[in-house]
Amino acid sequence: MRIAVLGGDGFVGWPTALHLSDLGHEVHILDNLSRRWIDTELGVQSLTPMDSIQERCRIWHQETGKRIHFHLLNLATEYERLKGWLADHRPDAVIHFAEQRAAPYSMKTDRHKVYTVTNNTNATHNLLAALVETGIDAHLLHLGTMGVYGYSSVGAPIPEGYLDIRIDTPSGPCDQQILYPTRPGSVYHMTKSLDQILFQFYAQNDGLRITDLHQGIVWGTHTEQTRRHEQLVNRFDYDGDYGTVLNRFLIQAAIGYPLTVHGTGGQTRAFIHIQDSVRCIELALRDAPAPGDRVRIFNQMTETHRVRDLAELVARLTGARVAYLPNPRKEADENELIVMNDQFLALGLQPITLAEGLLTEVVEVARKYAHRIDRARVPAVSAWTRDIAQRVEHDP
Ligand code: USQ
Repeated sequence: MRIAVLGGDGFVGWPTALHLSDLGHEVHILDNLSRRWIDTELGVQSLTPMDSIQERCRIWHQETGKRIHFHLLNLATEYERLKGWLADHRPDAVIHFAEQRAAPYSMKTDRHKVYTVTNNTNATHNLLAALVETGIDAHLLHLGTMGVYGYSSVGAPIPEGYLDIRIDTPSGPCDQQILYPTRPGSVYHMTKSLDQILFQFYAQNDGLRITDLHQGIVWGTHTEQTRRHEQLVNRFDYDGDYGTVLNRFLIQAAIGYPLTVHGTGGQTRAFIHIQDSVRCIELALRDAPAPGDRVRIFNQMTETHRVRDLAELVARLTGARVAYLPNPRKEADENELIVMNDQFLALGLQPITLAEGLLTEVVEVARKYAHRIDRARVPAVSAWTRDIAQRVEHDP
């Protein structure tokens, strides 16, 4: 297949591009390199030294003889160029990672909120409109998030996208399936909820074939392909905005920084290893919906864990100390979480779970590059509301 990977320079996009190229697909990365610009804005860098995207593609070719093509393009602002690119290349599948993906970054200031909404919503809508206009019947796979559902304390299983409901009407009960209601917990998660409505409309109105992958928190750094050469290494974020919780704990353990648990650490979240993440994309690609089908929604996660349990696990493994800090986010202190992921299991996914070996691998990567870490950038300082900002400031 000819596959366009939009956002293919990012944390999940890059290993996905490598994985698909390795399987023999013709891979094109379209990216505006915004993630690299945000590093510059924030004054932080990936823990792992990352080469330019062109250099990464050159090394991949040198190692495997396979080519990954790179196109510098801003999906959100260059609609005509996007349309032209699609018309010229006519991909069989388009994988859409090209969104601002950090909740804390999206909550930093009003400017960051506006940027996140403008960028993410325009990117998705431009892509949908361009697919319709060019008449390309590509399978669109979007990387969504489990976080669209919010994390209440109810603890009912979260189905894969749709909820069966019964409405009482004058002529008797009427059974329906609706999109599972969203309750996003950040501006970033809100944009992914908006994406769902855009997808629903274009599938129903224009017959676009769409799969939305509701992914949990990714951990780990290497995949089979990124291990092949030092210069193919994945990016790895440790800072308070872009670092995700388990990877942050592992990096903190590696540099002797107390593990930064927010609040009581009672938040339960869904997790997936980066290797499974790319494997899920491969599986979803093979199982495309037909024109006229409703949007197919998968829960892309393999296990759930409570944040304080993860901190205690990492502490036991490494001897790190756990610090319970005021929570900069507005979220439930404690929540239960049960997630259904039957569809990927039925497609043959064999989940990688929190094995000690893989946790230790991340600590080892972090130790190798510890000299690149600025400890001042470890704390999460982006507060969800003004009140929380004041509280966190007085009780750091
Ligand atoms: N947390 C801590 N300490 C930290 C960092 C986070 O206790 O040092 C807590 C947070 O308060 C939160 C939980 O850990 O309760 C998860 O935070 P996170 O930063 O790992 O995850 P999140 O902000 O939800 O976002 C990440 C990715 C996002 C993806 C999402 C999947 O950045 O792109 O969509 O995970 S999910 O969480 O299922 O929505």
